[in-house]
Amino acid sequence: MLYRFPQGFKIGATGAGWQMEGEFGKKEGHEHFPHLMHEMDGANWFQGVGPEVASDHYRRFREDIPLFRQAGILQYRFNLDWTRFIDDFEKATVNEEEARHYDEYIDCLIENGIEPVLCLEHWELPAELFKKYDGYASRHVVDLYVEYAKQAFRRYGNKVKTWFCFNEPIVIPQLCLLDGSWWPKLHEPKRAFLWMHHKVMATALAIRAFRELHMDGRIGTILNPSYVVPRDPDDPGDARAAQVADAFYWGSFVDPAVKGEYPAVYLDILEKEGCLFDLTEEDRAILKENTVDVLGINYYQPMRVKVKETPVDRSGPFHPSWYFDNYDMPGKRMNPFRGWEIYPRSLYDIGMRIKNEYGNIDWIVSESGMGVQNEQKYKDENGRIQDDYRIEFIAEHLAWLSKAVEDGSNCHGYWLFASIDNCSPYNAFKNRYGLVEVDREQGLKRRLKKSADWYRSVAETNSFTFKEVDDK
Ligand code: BGP
Repeated sequence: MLYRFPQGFKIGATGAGWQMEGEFGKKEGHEHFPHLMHEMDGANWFQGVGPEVASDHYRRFREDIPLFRQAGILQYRFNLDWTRFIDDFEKATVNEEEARHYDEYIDCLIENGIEPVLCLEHWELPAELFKKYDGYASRHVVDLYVEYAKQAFRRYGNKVKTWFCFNEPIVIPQLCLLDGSWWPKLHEPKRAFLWMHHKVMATALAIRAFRELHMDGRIGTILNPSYVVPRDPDDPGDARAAQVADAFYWGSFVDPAVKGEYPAVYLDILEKEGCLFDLTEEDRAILKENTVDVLGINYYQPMRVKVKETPVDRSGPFHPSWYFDNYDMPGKRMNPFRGWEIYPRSLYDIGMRIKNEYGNIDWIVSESGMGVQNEQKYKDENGRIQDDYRIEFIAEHLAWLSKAVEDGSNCHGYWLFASIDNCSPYNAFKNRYGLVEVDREQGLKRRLKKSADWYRSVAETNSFTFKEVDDK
């Protein structure tokens, strides 16, 4: 069947600065948070590899960007690194050398026919601000972030017309401070929810600054809200479990970004559990007045939940999972390498939800992708990776997305994670995501994978052929 996107829908890709660039332009003492995570807990990163060299994209971007274009990428979301772009975090003075690097980077994208889309943070909180102020726990750091954002708007606003404040702002507080999965592996809910709230405030304040500066363009934020699916939607216990999970993992960021307020369930539970942050009237007004123009949704897998059946230890620190259990659905389709479920239909459901519950705001699938281990084994006799599984993965997601667009959802783009193989947090180079291979056995040599040709054909025609999808 032929799937066709309307005019104005753009195929693109993304990549996180620190996961690709390597730490080459970095100044002494200017580490970012992911660097710190690796420094403190590197033994638990796959093969001990960290972001120091990554894909060496900082030095090789002139070689890489033409390859991105050959892979059909028409829009490219990259991010500034706060720790590089700013010299003195307190005064927000721009590092001219680094600013010039990003000038050249943006020019290179434009010269290659790729629209640059700029994100201000992909977890690169300066380590110095983490150590000195506990990062976003401090309102002062929110102010510093906004000053950094203003410098970026002023410097690149003439060339960049779509901006995002954060990529996945929930991830660091959730995994590092709440779940205890990533360094510093803490279970400190009060602190975690304060960080999250301050990132929500930082988003609204950066949007306000963008508008006060009369920037020509649009601004939003990129979230990874969990698409929550109850085991049995007709079972009241499962439905309530899903409502709470949704409030914590979807509504906590999507609602303030688009509606300018938090879900009541979220605030009520945080209050009841003694974890509510100080939400002043003034801050409520800032949220209400500074919502996004455009929303980026990163989607990898759904979150399936059921009524709480396992015992809750209330003597320990609060966790949202006190209110639901994860549901391990029998027969679900998996990406075994990443351990994530493959369920492309969510893109249709997300599209419909945004249309029906969020004023049909302009949105983009700002990340979607498939990480696969040992891709070398799929090389053909010319050494080219035949990643048909990735083509199928993308096609099925695009098929569901096109149905959502056909049914009136205001989605204008699909950006693959990732343009090029890169260094994942903790998993480093274990799972490969790129349209472009980075061969670590051969001096980081680049080669287009088979998926790059297919992706280009989709970008050129805004259409593709694939089987009719259903939700079985
Ligand atoms: C998202 C991040 C990406 C990327 C992706 C894939 O959460 O925004 O930067 O890392 O997940 O996940 P992983 O790299 O952990 O396999």
